Amino acid sequence: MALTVSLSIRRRLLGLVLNLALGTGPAFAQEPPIPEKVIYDADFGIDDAMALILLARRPDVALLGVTTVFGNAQIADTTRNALFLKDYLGLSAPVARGAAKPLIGPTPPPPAWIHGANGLGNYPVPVPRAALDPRSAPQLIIDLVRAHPGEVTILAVGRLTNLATALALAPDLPHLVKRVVIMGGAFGYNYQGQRSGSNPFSVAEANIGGDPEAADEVINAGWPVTLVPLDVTIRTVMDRAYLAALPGKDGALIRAITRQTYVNAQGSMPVHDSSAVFYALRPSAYTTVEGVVRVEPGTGPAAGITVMAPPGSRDPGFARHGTVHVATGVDAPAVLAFYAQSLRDAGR
Ligand SMILES: [Ca+2]
Repeated sequence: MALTVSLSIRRRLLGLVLNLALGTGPAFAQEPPIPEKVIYDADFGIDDAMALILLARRPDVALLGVTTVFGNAQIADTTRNALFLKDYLGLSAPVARGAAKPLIGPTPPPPAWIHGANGLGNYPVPVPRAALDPRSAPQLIIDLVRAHPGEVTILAVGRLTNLATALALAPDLPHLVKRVVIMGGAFGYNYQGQRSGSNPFSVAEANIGGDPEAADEVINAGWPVTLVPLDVTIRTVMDRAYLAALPGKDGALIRAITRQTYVNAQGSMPVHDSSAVFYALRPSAYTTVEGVVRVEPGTGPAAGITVMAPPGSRDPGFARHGTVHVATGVDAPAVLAFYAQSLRDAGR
């Protein structure tokens, strides 16, 4: 017995000495991060594409699936753009087509003045080689979440129609998802919708205003939700010089899709969808508040407004709902550095 223990200790000591010499021991090893399992649900316009490039280039992200929705362009265009990006990025994750219209009401025309007529700033998108997954977007979301219970982060950066449909098909979904990070909403911390002429909605943020009924369902489904609203995304701005300095072939593609509607027309671009990725991977760059959030339904001028309950509110419209987190402040230089560094580290 004593001999066995002694041998065991000697072996462990020898291992420790070797590890020290090689710098590979458990105390010194740079543990590779456990990749964050992500489903990316997007209405593939320009900033959706940039956020997918970021996700694909991060070694700490395991992209499980990509789902498309109408919004920045028609569903045929957003889906084509997603398949083009699957080709370009060499993604193994399946791409599934999602909703062509909101749960209720008409589909407003896409904001071609922001995302071009094809969603990617009129960049000549080649015909994709990648095949579409045969499942619907909601079914792909359900299948992936059930295959990885408790582990999946859903990043939703378009209308929330696919997620609302998935919830209707699979009421157990909220118990199986790790968290949902949504680019959406406007809460008046830094942003007053009515002062912005570029937003297609008079006061609402587009992802929420584009399907307010779906948004209210998804925000209040009882799963952990963080909203990354316009209040922080418009504070994170890529200007001409920043975009010009982005490295490699990713930088070249980003310049090609941002040239016409952002760089030439506006001189800069606010970072909407990548901010949801930043929050998921670097939450310490954000300050948040917690509260009950409801979405104004319908089609009137206030439709799609996101409202947080005042603390202690007994209004029955708020009382039966759980709280969510809302990002209200951002270390913008840190998130901009994170994006550029991620591309540089990937070396593409
Ligand atoms: Ca989007």
